[in-house]
Amino acid sequence: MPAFSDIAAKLAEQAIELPSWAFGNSGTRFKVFGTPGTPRTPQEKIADAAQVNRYTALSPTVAIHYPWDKVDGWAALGAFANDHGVALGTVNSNTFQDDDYKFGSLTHSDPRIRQKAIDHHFECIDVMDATGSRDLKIWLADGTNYPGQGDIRARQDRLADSLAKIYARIGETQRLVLEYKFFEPAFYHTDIPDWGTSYTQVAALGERALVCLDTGHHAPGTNIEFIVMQLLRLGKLGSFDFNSRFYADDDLIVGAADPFQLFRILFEVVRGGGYGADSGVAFMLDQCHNVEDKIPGQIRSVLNVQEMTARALLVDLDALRVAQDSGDVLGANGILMDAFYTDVRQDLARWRESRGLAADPMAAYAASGYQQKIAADRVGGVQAGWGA
Ligand code: PSV
Ligand code: MN
Repeated sequence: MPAFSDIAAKLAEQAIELPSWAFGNSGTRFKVFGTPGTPRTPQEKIADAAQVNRYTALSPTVAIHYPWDKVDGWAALGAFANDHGVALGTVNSNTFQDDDYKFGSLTHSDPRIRQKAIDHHFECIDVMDATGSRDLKIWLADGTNYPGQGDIRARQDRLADSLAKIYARIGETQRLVLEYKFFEPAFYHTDIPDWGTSYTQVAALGERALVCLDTGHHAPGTNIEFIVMQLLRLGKLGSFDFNSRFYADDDLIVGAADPFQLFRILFEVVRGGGYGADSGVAFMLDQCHNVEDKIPGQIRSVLNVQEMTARALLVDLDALRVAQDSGDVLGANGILMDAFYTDVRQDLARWRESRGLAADPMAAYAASGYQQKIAADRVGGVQAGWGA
């Protein structure tokens, strides 16, 4: 197995984008609990995200959600982010909180509503032009609740047509990433339920249209690493929304529910050429912190991704290939498991210190007093988001 020193340089290439909405209030359909210190403005969300990067050096960009993070001056928001040591990243569209979209957005049978949803994406592209963002991420809540409610084929055709209009508007250096999710809020059918549908739609658009894989958006038991392998093989894996789940789209801290699954996914990313500064695969988090403090929740997630990336990088690929090709079932499995069971926490602590970071980012953040300060300063924060 490679030594930790062999992979240290590769670890420095890791960048994990944070979602602005993870810092706002969120909850379930039963209750949204307020959290002391909740941001009151997009600027305060960005300031909180910058704390994560300050203690980990892992999260240099922040994804914004439009119109949740709408401001008067995008250049000023970008400059604000830069002053805090981060940059604005992916722009996420939102066609799921407007009454017009009750029966769909880009798939709607009414051309007026379809055009309204397309125009919303044009606005998002204007934001990207102003912020210098590369990726437009589209997740649609479109679907139906009852068999017969909608013409599922016509909806797919309308989706293709709407996406083509949006794709035609994105710039040369921009990308469209299309996220899938197997259910919720629709319960009978969803218009982009799986990677195959997302792939089919983006393949028809062109090179700069790619798939976004949210780890929480699959049926229980799905082999997600197989999907990762296939999309990398097809050159169509654009980005990840990392989170974890026990039951449905729980949006919990990454690696909390199944660290071994996270390792398996990251192993396929590494082996498939999806890791590293030039890979074209964007790592992002997509989480909602319902009961825990949000900043340490995000710190824990990026550290979990880093820890499992390190273990994935430690797999002895040459030995694995020999074992696989010679039919050594238990040997091959043992090589993979050796890397998974390697405790890299002390090595990572020393690696951080060598870069001027605290050995334990969770403890350093807790000792900084930032949490107490925002709790005292920001009374009544309810920034736009799931909980607003
Ligand atoms: C949908 O569940 C989703 O995962 C999409 O990524 C959205 O952009 C995100 O949640 C927040 O709305
Ligand atoms: Mn997502």
